[in-house]
Parts: sequence; structure tokens; C-alpha cells
Amino acid sequence: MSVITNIEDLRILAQKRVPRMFYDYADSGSWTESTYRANNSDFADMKFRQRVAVNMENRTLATTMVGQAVSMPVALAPTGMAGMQHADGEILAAKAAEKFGVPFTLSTMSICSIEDVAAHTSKPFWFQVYVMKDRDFINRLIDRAKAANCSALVLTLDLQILGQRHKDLKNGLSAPPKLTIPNILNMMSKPRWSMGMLGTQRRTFGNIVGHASNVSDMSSLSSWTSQQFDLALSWKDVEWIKQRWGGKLIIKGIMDAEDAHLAVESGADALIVSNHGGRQLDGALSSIRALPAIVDAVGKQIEIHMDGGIRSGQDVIKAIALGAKGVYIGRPFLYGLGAMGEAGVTKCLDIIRNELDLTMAFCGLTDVNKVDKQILIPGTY
Ligand code: HOC
Repeated sequence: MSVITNIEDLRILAQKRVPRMFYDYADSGSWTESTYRANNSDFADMKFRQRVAVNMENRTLATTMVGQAVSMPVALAPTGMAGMQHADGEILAAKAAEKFGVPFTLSTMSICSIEDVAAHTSKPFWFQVYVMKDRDFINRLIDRAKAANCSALVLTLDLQILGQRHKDLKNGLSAPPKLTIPNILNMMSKPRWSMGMLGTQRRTFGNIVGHASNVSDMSSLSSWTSQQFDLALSWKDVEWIKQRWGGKLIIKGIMDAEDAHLAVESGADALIVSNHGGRQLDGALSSIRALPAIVDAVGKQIEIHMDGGIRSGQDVIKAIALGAKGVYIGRPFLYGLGAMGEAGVTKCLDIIRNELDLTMAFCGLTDVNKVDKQILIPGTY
């Protein structure tokens, strides 16, 4: 690969450099992957109004997400096992995000722990939790996130059961990978990745193994998930977590206006319109198609974020135009991480920032806070 100019270039490089099991884990959806594909393709149907002879000087992308200053309305999404795309992946991504002035969200299912990331960064990052049966473990995670000075908690509500992902089952996904002959051969064909992993101690779930009293073996992820995640999750648990955490709470996985109203009632500060990157309910609407109804329902009461399918700054500005205050990118930064470590995440953010900035100017605006539906052609969104 010569010059990297877009997110697809990073994806191609990551696919070459990351072992198949972990590349596939990041870059797949559930069942037929129809929602996974629609998340991105539905953006392409939306068209911009091009404006000319408008003063394009002094443009700004700076705004806020849950009251916190961000250099552009983009956060890094919580993504499981980022530390398997590249050794120390969560630390590297958090460092790139910090330098860029955008939030990094550490997943509970990360390889590097909350403490690992806190030790290598100097600004607050965000932390993501699920509702697991073991409430003491959630209490301990919340205490650890507070001790690490995390400035927002993201609560995922759409993963109490795991959507079936064919590739993960076929690849026998586990972290660290099981040392079968096919896995060893595949890892040997990825020398940069393998050398990095040999140079780090962080090869399994740092927030969980050694911290949750009932967990010693994470080798079968899907059976672990089905044992640990609480199927009886209710909005009472959300209220409990809000009260236990006491800080900014962002609820992730809202796709329905009725649930959006309940999220408002639970006391959350923001919600994320999300179908988990098309990894859970295959056949659900794309996030960008679900966004307008949720903005109409509760947009005046709660801050609305979205994720799913964003591969460019053009996609970011379309989501902002439809009422999102901020968006999250998952796969784009994982591609960057797998391709080139911290430099790849920085490259990803740089690409998205430039595309967002130039597209805003082409649409005749200079301040991202002024972006609304006026930049889109009616009938295309
Ligand atoms: C297989 C690991 O959000 C995902 C993540 C984390 C899932 C936890 C179980 O894969 O979509």
C-alpha cells in the first residue's frame, strides 16, 4: 500500500496484517449481515445540497458531547478486543484520541484494563459496561472507572444475548487465540502482529480475568457471555447504575422511540442510536434510518448520539444533519489500529476530520454546530 488516503485503505492494510480470527471478529455482522451492510449503504442514498459563493473562512468542528469539549463530534466507540487488532491496542487508541481531542471509550471486553489505559493517558476517557448477573462485579467496575477518573459511563443494553456471527464460530474465536496449527500458521504470516503480541503481557481480558470472582477461563466467549449477562435486565437496573455511577451516563443500543422515552425517564444524559454495528439483531433498521424517529421523539429532552456504518466524514455530517450531537466510530479506528497501531488511529481520525471539514464547506457552512437538515436534499433522507 503506497499512500493511505481513506478508511478503505486502512481496512485493506489491516486485513493483511491482523490474524484472520481477529480481523473477522471486527469486520463482521450477525447472520446474513444485512443490517451490518445497510448501516453503511443507507448513508450513500442521502445526498447533499452543494452551495457556492459562501464565505468558507474560519471553519470550526469543535463542539461538545455530554457537556465535554471535543475537537469534532466524533468519539471512538467501545469495541471488544481492540487489543487483539494490535498489541496494547486500547492504550494506543486512547493515546491517539487524547492527542486528537476526541473521547475514547474503553469496552469492558477490552484486552488492556481500565488501569492500563489510565496509566498511559493523562486526560479522562469514557468507560463502557454491560449489565451482568454479578452485580458486585459491576460495582467494582464502576469503582475502578471512578478511580481512573473516567468522565462518562456508556451502558450497553443490546448485548444480553449474543447475535450469532458465523465467522467467529468457524474461526473458534478466543483471546488469547488457541494454539492450533491453523492459528499458528496464520499468525506466522502476520509477523508485525505476532512480534507485537510477543512483546506485551496483555493478551486476555484485562478488566475481567483476575477481577471477576467467578471467571478464570474466557476461552469460549459466546458461552461465557450467555452465562454472565443478565437476561432479566430492566430499566430499574439502568436507574440503579445511573445512581451508583453518579456521573454522565450514556445509554447505548436504542433503536425504538418507545425505548428512547424510557431512556429519558431512566435519567440518562445521552442515548446512542445503535444496532451494535449490525452485530446483534440482523434485519433491524440501519442506525441512520432509525435516527430521525428518535430525534423526533426525544431530541428536545436528551442528547442523541449514533453509531453504525460511518466510514467517512461525509457520513458523520449526514448523521449530525439528522440531529445527532455526536457519532461513534468503531471499525474505522480498528482498521487504523490493525494497519499501523497508534499512527493508524491518528490517520483514521485525520481522514475523517478532513472529509468532515471540506464537506461542511461544500455545503456552505463553517460551524459544525450549525449543521442541520438544510444541507441535505429533501426526499433523500
Ligand atoms: C464475544 C465477546 O461488543 C461485540 C462486543 C463484545 C461482545 C462480548 C462477547 O463483540 O459486539
